[in-house]
Amino acid sequence: MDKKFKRTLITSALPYANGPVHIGHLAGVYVPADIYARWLRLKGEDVLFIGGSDEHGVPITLLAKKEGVNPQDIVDRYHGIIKKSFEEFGISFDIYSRTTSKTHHQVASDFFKTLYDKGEFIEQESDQLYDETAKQFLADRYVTGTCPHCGNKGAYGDQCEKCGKDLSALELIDPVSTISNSKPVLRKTKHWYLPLDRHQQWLEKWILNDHKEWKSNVYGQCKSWFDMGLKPRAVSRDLDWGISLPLPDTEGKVLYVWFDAPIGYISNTKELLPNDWEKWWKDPETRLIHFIGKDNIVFHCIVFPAMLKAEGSFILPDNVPANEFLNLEGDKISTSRNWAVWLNEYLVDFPGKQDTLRYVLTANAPETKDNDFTWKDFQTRHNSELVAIYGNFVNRSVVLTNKYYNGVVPERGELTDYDKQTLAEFSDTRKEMDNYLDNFRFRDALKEVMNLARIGNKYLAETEPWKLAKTDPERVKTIMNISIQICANLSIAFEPFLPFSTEKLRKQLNIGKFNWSEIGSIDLIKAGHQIGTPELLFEKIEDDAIQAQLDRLQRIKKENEQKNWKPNEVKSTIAFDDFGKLDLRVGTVLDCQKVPKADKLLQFKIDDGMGGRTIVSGIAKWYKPEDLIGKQVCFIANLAPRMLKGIESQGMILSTVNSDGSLCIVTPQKQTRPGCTIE
Ligand code: B3M
Ligand code: ZN
Repeated sequence: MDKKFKRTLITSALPYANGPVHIGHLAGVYVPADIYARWLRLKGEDVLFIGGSDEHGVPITLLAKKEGVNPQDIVDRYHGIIKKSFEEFGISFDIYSRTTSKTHHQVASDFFKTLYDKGEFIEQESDQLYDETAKQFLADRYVTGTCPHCGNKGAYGDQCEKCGKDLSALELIDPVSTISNSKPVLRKTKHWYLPLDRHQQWLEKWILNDHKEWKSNVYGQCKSWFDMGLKPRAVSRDLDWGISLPLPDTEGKVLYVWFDAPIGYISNTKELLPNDWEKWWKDPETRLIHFIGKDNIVFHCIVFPAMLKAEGSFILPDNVPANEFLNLEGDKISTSRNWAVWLNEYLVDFPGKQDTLRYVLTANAPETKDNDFTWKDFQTRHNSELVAIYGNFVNRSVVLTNKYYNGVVPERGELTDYDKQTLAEFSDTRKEMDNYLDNFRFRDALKEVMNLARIGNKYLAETEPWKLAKTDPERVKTIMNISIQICANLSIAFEPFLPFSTEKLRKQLNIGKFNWSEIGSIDLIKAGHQIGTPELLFEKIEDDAIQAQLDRLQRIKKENEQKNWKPNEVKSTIAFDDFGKLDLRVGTVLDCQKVPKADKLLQFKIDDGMGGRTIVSGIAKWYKPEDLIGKQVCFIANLAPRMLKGIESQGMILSTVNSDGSLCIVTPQKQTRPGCTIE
């Protein structure tokens, strides 16, 4: 850590309590924040890691309306689920609280009042959309309409999810109330705005000049906000769920959720340390780091710092290491489409495999660009890295030490050149890891630790102590001593990333926690130390477990397709004469067979009342040929013949295309003489 800092305050975005958390949340925010916190603690630094649920805002009230319950019921339910998931995945918060807490309401309300008293807001009356049926103003997601930028018909009053642009409800074309589906009217209302334009100058210097070290995705996004020019932002809303404005005559108005939520970091610190919280927020020797996803950059780099500066007594963040997004099997993760791996469900399917998910999400973290999570990659990384390298090395070391020495770590003799070369290979590991972690490069840091495991694995594979046990017992002692020291090193280096398996490893080695600075030492465990009994750190993940996950996603995809199905648009109008050109007729199937080497095609012999004809049709996926013999079909009789797989098809059999894409033959409702026309 930079000399000028004495302590580090780590915050991670407060998830909305309107649904469980998924792998995208974990990969983007919570796992990196947790690695960072654990790493600093291992280094013996003074750290606080703050989390909590964001329990205000329109998405929560909308969900409550939909379910016919109170917003409080919604947030109680999801706060519980989210908090439990974080505990289960070892996210080591010092506190995980919520923005409906009493402390938070007080702190946020006081914060607003301070800014108000200092004249840091502008007050403005303006036209807002109002729903006359529901008798309420329509903030943010209470309105949908057409995006003025990209034409997306389902854009929300705060953002268009298609083009990602921020919107205000007033910009929407053809707005509709999501409460009553009615067309809103304009009505005057008063709001308080944070004049970000007044802050632009110092913000721009602070970020663009003084924080060139910020991640390029974060720096770039800030720069584009500055280039567009900052504008005043409303910090109040007409809504009945949230923190009431602490001003007279403001009934029905609350703080905007993005005003109160970041203050939640402060309130939660205060809740944890009622007498000592101020040094964490006001002492310039505290280093403040916000872990967030890329959609929260403007709020953490521009809006919240402006609020803190306006208040006057707070420090500003030293860094905001925002991540990009994680996709799932090539598609954007989406709560509404259920396109996600939910943490609570993951643990039902993969009990005890928290570290596997932590590992995969870190190894594949969307640090510099959006990344894809696939179940195949998950399985491969688990089986060929965690099991085959790390787990295998540890297991061999512990098993052999038990077998040869009853678990008592042997004395090390003289080192060979190969031993020295092996030790040299990992002497820089800690320095490299520190360098990566200092720069929020978690993937690279994890690669370093895995490399250490690889070095150990290779060392055992190449020295082959099991072959020397009889012939050179002294040499075996040295090899096993070194292997056990490497295992002890791994128990430190993996700790921030894989806390559950390092705990298991420490138990097998019968050791406690070491300090981070001890990585690299080969004297962590003294000769004569009794280790524990072997137990596999990781067990192989079989194909059927992965297939079950892929099947689940396939099912969800199908369900979504069905839900979103709409009839095709009607083709442009044709004249009656055009229709008259088509010769449609009824025929009876005399024979039907699969076309060899064409899995989609069936070959029909049709009695068309005119001597018969052959038609080839692409419906093999939905019919058995023998089931169609004797059935009546409708066909186009005057379609120019076409060659299909060497067969001349003399017409086309009519089918309907169902919403799931399946085909179904059209047949007359009564037995009809072959050759009759359809008109
Ligand atoms: N709840 C948005 C989100 O979950 C918001 C973050 C608040 S951080 C202060 O993406
Ligand atoms: Zn758009």
